[in-house]
Amino acid sequence: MTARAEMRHFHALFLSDIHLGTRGCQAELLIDFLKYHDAETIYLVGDIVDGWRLKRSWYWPQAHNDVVQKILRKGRKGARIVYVPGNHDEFLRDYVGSHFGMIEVADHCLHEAIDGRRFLIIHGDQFDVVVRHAKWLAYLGDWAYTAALGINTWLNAARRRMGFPYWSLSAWAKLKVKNAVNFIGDFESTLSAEAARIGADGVVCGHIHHAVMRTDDGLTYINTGDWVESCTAVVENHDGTFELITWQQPAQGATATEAEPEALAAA
Ligand SMILES: [Mn+2]
Repeated sequence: MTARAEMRHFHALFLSDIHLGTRGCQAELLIDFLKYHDAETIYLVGDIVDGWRLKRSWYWPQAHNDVVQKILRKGRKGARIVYVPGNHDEFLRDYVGSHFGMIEVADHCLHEAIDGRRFLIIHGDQFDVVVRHAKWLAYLGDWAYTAALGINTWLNAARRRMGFPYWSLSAWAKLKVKNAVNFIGDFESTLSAEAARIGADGVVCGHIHHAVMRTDDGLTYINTGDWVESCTAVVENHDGTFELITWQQPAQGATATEAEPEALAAA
């Protein structure tokens, strides 16, 4: 554990699953993290604002405003900000392709790393149904896979209209703890397969609140984790290496500490 009082600057910063508007959101920790981390491009990889929860009951303390202000200030100071909506902020999917002031909204996008590797940036909920029925769909082929993506979107839109919550892979996996590892593994391989399908070198996603970086067969899978439980972010250094940062509770008034950043060598 090293004290990190100084500002660190990166080529890119990836954050997801902040869930602003919920009591679980660790807004103070995120504000502290943003104080010490800056980047040329900031990707907001979905579930930044929890629109579903806000619709049921309004919860928006000052700290949640401060998170938004801090991100916008980075934009004013020159950072490019790309917002890739998730299922909890899917209301923003209606604005895909447009700008909110300085924020670009995209369903998914490609990030080119310093070393030339290209990464698919996507929240990941689009693949819930695919993950559940991966074997069937692989057997049936590409059209079934495409259809499943559409069904997932339709099904969850219908569930929302009927007042049911989003069908969540992570919540479902947690219910079946014994199999959770399998489901996380299936999610990871499905997202990696999608990156390969579009000719990218890897994927950066969120959704399942499980931060990890790994490279298998030349394909890099990166999940940024969340700011509800784990308080994690992913950064790309100026040499093209990626790093997973866990931001810990600052010890009473002291500077925040950084726990075991795992460096991922350029593959
Ligand atoms: Mn999600």
